[in-house]
Amino acid sequence: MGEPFYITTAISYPNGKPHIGHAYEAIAADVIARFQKSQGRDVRFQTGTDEHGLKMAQKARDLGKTPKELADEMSQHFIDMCAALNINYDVFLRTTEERHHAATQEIWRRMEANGDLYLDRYEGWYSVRDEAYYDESELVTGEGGAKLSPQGTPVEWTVEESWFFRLSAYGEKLLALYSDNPDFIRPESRRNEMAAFVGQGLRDLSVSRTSFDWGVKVPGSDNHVMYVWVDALTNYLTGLGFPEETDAFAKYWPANLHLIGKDIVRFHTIYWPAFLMSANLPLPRQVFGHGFLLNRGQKESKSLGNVTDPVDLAGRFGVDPLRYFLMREVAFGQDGSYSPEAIVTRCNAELANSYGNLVQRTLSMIFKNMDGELGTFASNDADDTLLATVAQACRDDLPREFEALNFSAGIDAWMRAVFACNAYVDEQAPWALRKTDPERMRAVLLSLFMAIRDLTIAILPVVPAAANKVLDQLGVPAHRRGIEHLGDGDWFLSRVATGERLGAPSPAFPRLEMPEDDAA
Ligand code: ME8
Repeated sequence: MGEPFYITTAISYPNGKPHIGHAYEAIAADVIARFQKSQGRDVRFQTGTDEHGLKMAQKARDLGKTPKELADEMSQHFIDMCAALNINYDVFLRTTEERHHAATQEIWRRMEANGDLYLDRYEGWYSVRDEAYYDESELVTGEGGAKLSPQGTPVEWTVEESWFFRLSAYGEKLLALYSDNPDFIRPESRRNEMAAFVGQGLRDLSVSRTSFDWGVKVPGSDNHVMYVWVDALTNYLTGLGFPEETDAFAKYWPANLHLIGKDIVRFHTIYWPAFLMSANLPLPRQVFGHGFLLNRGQKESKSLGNVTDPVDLAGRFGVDPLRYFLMREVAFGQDGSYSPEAIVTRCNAELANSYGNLVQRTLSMIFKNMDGELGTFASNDADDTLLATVAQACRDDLPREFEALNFSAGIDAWMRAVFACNAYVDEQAPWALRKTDPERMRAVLLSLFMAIRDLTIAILPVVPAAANKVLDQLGVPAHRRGIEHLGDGDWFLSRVATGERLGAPSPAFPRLEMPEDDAA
């Protein structure tokens, strides 16, 4: 097994069904996990649900359910969404699990042993929607003079006995962390925001509540439950077996990447490293705050009636087209917009017309004109140039960009190689060579066959079902589908030696129809 790679998503609040933002994050994490596996790394991928806190308690009360009933019902929708979108996680963690309570109490004890916890009284603002405390100076004024959080959510004045964490003692250490590890927070704009926030001075953080009991109990202080973010962040350790000294913990902690949205960067890059430093645990290597996905440029909300169920969207356009669109359309880290017509336009142009058509045309010609028999590979100069272009895109450019989480740029390099192949087909016109120069036709089709093999392996993390279907048609065995197998000539020779023939291809990316009611 290769070098370990531990990636996590945020754990979602199961106070409703998953929305497109949840799908976006899960898909991006899955693409990263599959990509790293494809490079030979030993990947662990964790996701889950964040089931405690006031937001869950209030929603359950409104619905006349217990919070646990709500969590059980809704977390199943998140599990189902992952199955529907081909999200291949290793661990789905629910914070109501017994082992998670034990892990959270242990990190609490360690912070306490380090002298970082003390009992006092909290008086200040709290946003239930964000599950966040805000300083008076951070609030903004909404319509009618209402005080709102910087995220625009309602805040309430809260007064209660509370445990505090000595966050104020960690400002210098956090600033040193950011400057010594410039990639700890990405993208850079988020790092600058966080450094500015810490630079203003940090106040101690209220880390327990007494006015409700839906949470993890504070050890030795039974009338307190922990602030939901203490419990939520600890999920990244629980899934590895913490506090037991498991093999998984030794191998995968610290995490390589916490993938989260831009609204929760503060919790992950200020609170979380401070808690870990206090508990004497190693810090994650990177936190990436991706952008928000907007529906035709607007935030989805019940009042606008534009809330999209990601599972429906995948049902309508296909899982792979949806995954491709999201990774291709939006520069990762920035906000992006989607609409049915944008999905159809992008996927038809690139997946169906360019890549899908290349595969379909080439395999059909091999099937019809060569009886599906590959024979030996006779290269010539033109083919070498084509194959070198494809190899560079697939072996160098796409992996380099994906490693840096620049998915759109990586796919762009891949698309250019697809275009080069299509230009080559048009130039060489293998259908015309059939009568005039059958040897040359074979050489052209075999070059394309090899190019398609590499293009398909490279894009597999993004569109796994369709790419695997193509690789099945090409006869590439499952254990030779990693990026590490690109340009693998032995495979081709052994494939030819068996005399196995290529069957009639079936299209991997049919054209999508623009739904009438969505046409702009
Ligand atoms: O924040 N576009 O849970 P959550 C893209 N439980 N991403 C979005 C989005 C959008 N429109 N809306 C939300 C929580 N997200 C906490 C996390 S982690 C220890 C605890 C992202 O269900 C959001 O930024 O509100 C977050 O990363 C994830 O979806 C879950 O959001």
